[in-house]
Amino acid sequence: MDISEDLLNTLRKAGHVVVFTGAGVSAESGIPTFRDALTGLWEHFDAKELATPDAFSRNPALVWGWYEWRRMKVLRAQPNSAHLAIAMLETLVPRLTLVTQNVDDLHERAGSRDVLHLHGSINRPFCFVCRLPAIYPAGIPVEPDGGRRLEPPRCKCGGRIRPGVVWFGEPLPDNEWSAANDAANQCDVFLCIGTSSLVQPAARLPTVAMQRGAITVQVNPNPTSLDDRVTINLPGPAGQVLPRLVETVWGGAKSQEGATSAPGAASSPSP
Ligand code: BJW
Ligand code: ZN
Repeated sequence: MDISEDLLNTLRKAGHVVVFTGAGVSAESGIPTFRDALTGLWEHFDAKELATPDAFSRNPALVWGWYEWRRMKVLRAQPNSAHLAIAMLETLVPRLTLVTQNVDDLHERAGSRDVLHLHGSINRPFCFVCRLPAIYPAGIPVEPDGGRRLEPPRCKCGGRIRPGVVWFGEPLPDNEWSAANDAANQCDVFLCIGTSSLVQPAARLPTVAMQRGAITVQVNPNPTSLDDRVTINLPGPAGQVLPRLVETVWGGAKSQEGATSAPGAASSPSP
């Protein structure tokens, strides 16, 4: 791993680490990112056209069907070695704040605590009209590969139930956004993992950390606008790069290897 001895030592001394994740961290668990082309029923759509309140108002069955198909994918998926490395890192540094843009619960299932979900959760549906929380029936939805239109259930007020996520044009949850901003302002190290850094306002967080003098590290197999701005750019899939980073800097590899042998977890690379 190409990190100077000086930087390694500074990373090791970090009191507060922020880990900021995007869809790329769940890619190796089989969850498509927002840059992947949609397939089946949704192949002529762009995720940006479906993830809006307008789309849900105009075509609730198309949008609800998409979310039920994605909820099935999430419930069937297992955390991968990147999720597990992040959970391990939490035990190795004095303070860690995990901020995710993801609506899945793979960080929690990997053992991370107090995850700040900036874009909500696919598991917390609520009423589109009165915002009353709703509950999904137990079990994993069974949806055809190519997807299907599905009428959303109704609230007792008569309104349609919608997924508990933050769509384009909607504000981020106040508490999570404010905690994420505070953490970006206060941290010593900011890790940016598997995000295109295109969607605002979340994409501002790495810049906030940079402006406050934090060391910034990016892990992504593809180029982003942060490549030339971060302190350390580590190109590659998070499931391979992150366990190696945690091992090299914080010495968490031994237990990490144990953790990645959990059923369904992607395998850890050799150091
Ligand atoms: C790997 C990998 C591997 C692959 N390992 N990496 C300023 C300028 C322009 C526009 C705006 C602006 N401010 C606001 C806007 C509008 C808008 C916006 O940002 N639009 C952009 C298109 C430009 N923002 C909003 O509307 C936000 N709300 C808002 O601003 O409200 C203001 C307001 C205030 C008061 C009242 C009312 C309004 C809300 C944004 C909500 C985003 N929601 C979504 C959908 C969630 C629901 C769902 O899941 O369906 O969140 S959009 C989608 O993008 C999702 C993600 O969380 C988010 C971020 O994407 P992410 O995670 O970066 O994923 P990808 O797919 O983009 O990238 C994946 C990356 O992984 C790639 O880089 C790969 O290379 C990499 N990768 N394999 C590591 N193995
Ligand atoms: Zn209602």
